[in-house]
Amino acid sequence: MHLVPLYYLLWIFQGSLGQFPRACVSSKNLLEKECCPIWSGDGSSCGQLSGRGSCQDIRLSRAPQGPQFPFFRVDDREEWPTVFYNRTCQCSGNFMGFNCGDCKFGFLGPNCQDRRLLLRRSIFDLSTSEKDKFLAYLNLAKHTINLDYVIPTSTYAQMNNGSTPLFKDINIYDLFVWMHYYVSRDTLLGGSSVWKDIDFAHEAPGFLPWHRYFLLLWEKEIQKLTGDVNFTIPYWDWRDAEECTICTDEYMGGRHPTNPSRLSPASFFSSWKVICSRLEEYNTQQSLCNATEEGPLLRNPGNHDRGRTPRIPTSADVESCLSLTQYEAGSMDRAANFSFRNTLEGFANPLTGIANSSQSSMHNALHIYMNGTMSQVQGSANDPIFILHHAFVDSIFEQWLRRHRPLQEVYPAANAPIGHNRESYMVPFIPVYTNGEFFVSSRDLGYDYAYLAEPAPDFFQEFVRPYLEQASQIWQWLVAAAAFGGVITAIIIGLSSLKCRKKKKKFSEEEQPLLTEKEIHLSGAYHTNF
Ligand code: KOJ
Ligand code: ZN
Repeated sequence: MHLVPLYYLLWIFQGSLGQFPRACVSSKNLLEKECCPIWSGDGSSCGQLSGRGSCQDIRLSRAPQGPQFPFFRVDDREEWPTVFYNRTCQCSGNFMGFNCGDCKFGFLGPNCQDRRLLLRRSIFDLSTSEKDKFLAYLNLAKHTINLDYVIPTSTYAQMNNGSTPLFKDINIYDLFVWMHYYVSRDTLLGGSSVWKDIDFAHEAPGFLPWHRYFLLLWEKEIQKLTGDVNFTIPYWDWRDAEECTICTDEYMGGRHPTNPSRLSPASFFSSWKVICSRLEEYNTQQSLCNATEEGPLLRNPGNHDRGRTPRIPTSADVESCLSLTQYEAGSMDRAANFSFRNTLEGFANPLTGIANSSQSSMHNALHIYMNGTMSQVQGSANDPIFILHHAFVDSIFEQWLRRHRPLQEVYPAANAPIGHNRESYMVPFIPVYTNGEFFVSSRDLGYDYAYLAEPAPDFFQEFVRPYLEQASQIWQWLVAAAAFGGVITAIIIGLSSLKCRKKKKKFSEEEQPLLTEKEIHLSGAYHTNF
């Protein structure tokens, strides 16, 4: 627990990321629609005095969105974040955060000038103490109130358009559960009506960038909480697994001895309580999840609907997925969408391309396989397996980006489902970032995956080896070139010596007397001087 004061200290000097900043939820902020908090480092809004950033109007992209959301101005997430704020901090250089008090991903130091690359590793490659530290960090996050962020417990309209703010504290772990719920929740239409065909982070192109940013934030929050600035989230490489190999007491919790849907009491995750799992209740009451504890984590790996998901995805499934050249298909109709995103997410079979609504593969297959809290979209982040699973999904996204090197234009700029256009701001993050900003290689965001990383650059590896490798591929040519060069050199030398000899001969026959005369003259002068 000695970590907590350190966290307070870090909090004083840094900003943070997520939503909603505690500093922006007064009725003044909500009525003025401004969220430009002071950076304590210099006492100015957005750290403006130190050149960190400034308070700017939000500019929304006006690109048309897909037709599947037939409403306007009924959901607080539309045209995010303008229902709540029209002005937020815009940070310059390598600064980021709601008050520009933080460094962008991949930068460190008081002025955010030091570049760094962190490595995410397989959970099975962590030493016992590293793995135990990771589990302890998760537990600490679950039991530490977030000082930077709070959650709204009602809609903007229920807050009387901002004049009666309704927000609540939440712990660091659950803030992420709540954000995942909020981005994927149904639209409340009044009475007991809801619109379910909406999700700002799934089933459309934003799925991969959104979850990428989400994990980066999660990682950063744990770094701040613990002061362990080099912490990275591990991944679970589930390719070809025949069972949930991380579902043991040593790792993410084994099965309860008598209740197959519960976790073993030997794992501290068995005492964790979930939030945001009672969707029907929220819909009936037209309310938001308010982070009240709702019961234990449920997980029953392998006892799932095998008709829907016959097995955990294989290496061949991943390879097939990676070979798809199209990131997103023009049609958002799942059945006609055999694109990389739709296949990796799990709506099209990676081997056949067939999209059948009764089948779930790839990313979705793992959620279904866990048969419990993980299997329902809005509450799935309650299970910490979510982090390990999504880190691996993100690594597949990264492999695809490295193999196909797409331009930004490959990500749809218009007509994607609501919130999924390239320039749409991702819900529910404040400060704001677009989907397109995370459609870039992880190395540009300061991290890599151990199994994808290139070997450490030493002098031999970096400079000598490539030449030797090239030389080994063309050695026959090099030998032939050397032999040819030798012959040419010999001919040139032969010809020039022949020419020289001829010249010498001519010289001795014709010019010798004249030179001799001169020589005689010179030698005479020489001798005279002495
Ligand atoms: C939970 C999720 C998800 C998909 C599923 C199952 O979070 O994205 O469950 O389809
Ligand atoms: Zn998700």
